[in-house]
Amino acid sequence: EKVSVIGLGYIGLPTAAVIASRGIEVVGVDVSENAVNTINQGKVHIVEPDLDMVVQAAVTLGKLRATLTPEAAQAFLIAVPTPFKEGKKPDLSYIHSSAKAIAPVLEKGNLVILESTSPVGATEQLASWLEELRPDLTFPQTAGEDADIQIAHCPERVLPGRVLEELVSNDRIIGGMTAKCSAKATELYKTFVRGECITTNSRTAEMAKLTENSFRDVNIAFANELSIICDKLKVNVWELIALANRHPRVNILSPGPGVGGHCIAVDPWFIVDSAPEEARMIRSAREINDGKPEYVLEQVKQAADQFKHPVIACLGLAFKADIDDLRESPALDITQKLSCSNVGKILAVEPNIKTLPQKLTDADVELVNLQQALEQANVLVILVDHKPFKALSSNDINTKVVVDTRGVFSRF
Ligand code: SAJ
Repeated sequence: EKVSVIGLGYIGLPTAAVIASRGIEVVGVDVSENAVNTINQGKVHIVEPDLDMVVQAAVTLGKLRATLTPEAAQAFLIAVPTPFKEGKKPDLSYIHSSAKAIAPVLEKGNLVILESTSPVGATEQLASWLEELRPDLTFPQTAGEDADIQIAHCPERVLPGRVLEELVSNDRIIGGMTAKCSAKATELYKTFVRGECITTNSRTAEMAKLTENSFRDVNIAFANELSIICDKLKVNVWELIALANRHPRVNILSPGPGVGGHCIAVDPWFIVDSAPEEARMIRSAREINDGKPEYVLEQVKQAADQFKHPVIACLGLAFKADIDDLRESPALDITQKLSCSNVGKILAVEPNIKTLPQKLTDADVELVNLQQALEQANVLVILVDHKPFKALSSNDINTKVVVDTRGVFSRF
């Protein structure tokens, strides 16, 4: 049996490696020559704990290889990005390109799984693209259970930083276009998933994934709104949340500098786009979370105003604690905007990276270590709760003005 994984990024590569580690032949396909070459050398082009070992083992055993163009296989698993375009509209162009890439090699009896987070209806759209491209084959939207090709949506739900563990242990939603599609997809996931595989239809599976991330976004927005209300009312929000969470049915999340990453800040917009009139709370949560960096910026400017020569150290650039991923990071955004607003000298501390991204070097931000930041800065801005920052003592900071967006120094 051979499985083809289309898109070898943060989801596709770990999934390909885990399936290969079960002894199944896996061919990974990516448009990036660099990714393909790196993987074929048994190395990885993305950072995720233990991924390098699993990929190396699979490549060495000859179970995993990467190519630029798809070849025939029994199952195709599509894990490509679904970003949004201007106007917060979902961009399905990578799914469309994947359809065009696999269509020529599709054979009767194949299974096609869409793993990419997608707006409701995207799996049906993928099926009709494939049907147009291969009129000689039959597809579930017209042939039902008798279709030559089975199609399902099985959204990924793994947490960056714990991908290899969660790939195996999380329950999986299997949204087949027919019951037969679900059964076939379940068979594939059962080869490596220890969690339960729960079947539904493709539209419900699409909406379930969007709902999970919107649930988290709405709850973070609640915490972020509370933090702004508490500043106004001179209440410590961290103490407040700790107290409220003592209630058996209250569990408030943590405020922060905004919501980053490429999932939670994106997926709720897919729901808003599908039901703009109805998705009022989901839209509002997005706006609250997107507005938080601007609020933090104002706080830092006020802190800097107390000094003749402000030196501002931004602690953390990643989108969350203890990872090196700077994509869609509010911390990065705040640091860059600070630098462009001429409030003072800007230092950045990010223990998980070695060089600053171009947009910060262009903005004259200097990458320093934590010690240097403590020596030079009079304003500290805690943007990420990385472990070394949590280990700081009050002696380290008591001569500084601190803007603590993560509550690192407010332990309740
Ligand atoms: N954040 C807060 N306060 C909190 C929790 C998170 O401000 O209390 C911020 C983080 O700092 C970060 C952002 O939210 O900037 C998102 O971080 P996260 O850890 O909540 O989630 P992601 O984006 O790393 O991964 C999410 C996960 N979804 C859920 O937990 C519902 C993961 O399971 C999904 O697979 C992933 O999105 C995805 O790919 O969709």
